Amino acid sequence: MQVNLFPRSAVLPVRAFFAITLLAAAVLFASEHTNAQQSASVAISVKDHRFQPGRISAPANRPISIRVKNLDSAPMEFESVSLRVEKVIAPGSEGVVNVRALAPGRYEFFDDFHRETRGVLVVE
Ligand SMILES: [Cu+2]
Repeated sequence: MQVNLFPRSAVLPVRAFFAITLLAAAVLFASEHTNAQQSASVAISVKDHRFQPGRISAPANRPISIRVKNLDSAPMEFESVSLRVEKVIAPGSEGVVNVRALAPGRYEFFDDFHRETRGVLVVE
């Protein structure tokens, strides 16, 4: 007589349980990974050739999206050597500057059309 210790009817639910557990773990991992990569947003304005505020802060290790509003009647160019970005923003208009995930530190930026207009992004 053949003894089947693991009848099909018992093995299948166990397999299904493991498959569902693995799938759930994969989904959880993927969503955590997505959260880590979700960009942080910061906003800044330029008025009378001054950044307002002059210092903005953002979390480390996440891409950063900087919304720059130009309230002046002259075009400006948001630029940063350390952030490796530059973007011209028309008067009365706004632009979004996307920055890679950064290590903690201070990253200076300026208006390339008015070099005295300077600000700093503090990443912590
Ligand atoms: Cu430039």
